[in-house]
Amino acid sequence: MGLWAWLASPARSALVPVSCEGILRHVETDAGQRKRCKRWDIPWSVHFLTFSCFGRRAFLSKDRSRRWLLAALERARALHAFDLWGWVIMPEHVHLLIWARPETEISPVLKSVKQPVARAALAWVRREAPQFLPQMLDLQPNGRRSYRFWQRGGGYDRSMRTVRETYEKLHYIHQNPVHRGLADRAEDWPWSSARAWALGIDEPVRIDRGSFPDPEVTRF
Ligand code: NI
Repeated sequence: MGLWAWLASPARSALVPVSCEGILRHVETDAGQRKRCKRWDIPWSVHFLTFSCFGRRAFLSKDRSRRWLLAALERARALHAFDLWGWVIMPEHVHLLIWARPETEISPVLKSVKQPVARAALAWVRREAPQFLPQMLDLQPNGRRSYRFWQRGGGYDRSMRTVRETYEKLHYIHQNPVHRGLADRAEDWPWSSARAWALGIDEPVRIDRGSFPDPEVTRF
């Protein structure tokens, strides 16, 4: 759809304009041969993570809760060894594209991203908008009651096997708000890494573009 992504080349550390479609073609025709992307033979792993608000409610429709999430994400990357390549905050769910070190387990990463948001949200709602509490109430069949910001369980974790798949997921992440009619162009949505990739602006969150696979290689 004519989307232009500006991707930084780690080697040149300069911004070069390349279309997503162009990258994917290039990756496919690496070394002049039309061949499939090779599997990475490195021990690090790339994860496409998705997690949703409790009951798929739009708890992330306010800038306040989005800022809690971004602050938690920044703290999580200080605590755990992973690179952040892509992210989007939608009103009721979040996608992250991360590259985790071998020793990095995903569930503690997710916990340190999600738990502070839930705590901050519950404290805020109790103090400022207690009438909203029933929206967060999780009544389980066994009678347990708890207030939740996030859907129970860890969400969805998909491992990326190829560079091509990784580019596709980054593109998909950035297009989420466009598909939902929240923005005309991916970079118009302030709550994703689209602007960081398109404009080189690491606000509100820095992305680790230096480790992102170069479009000219299919493997490291
Ligand atoms: Ni989505």
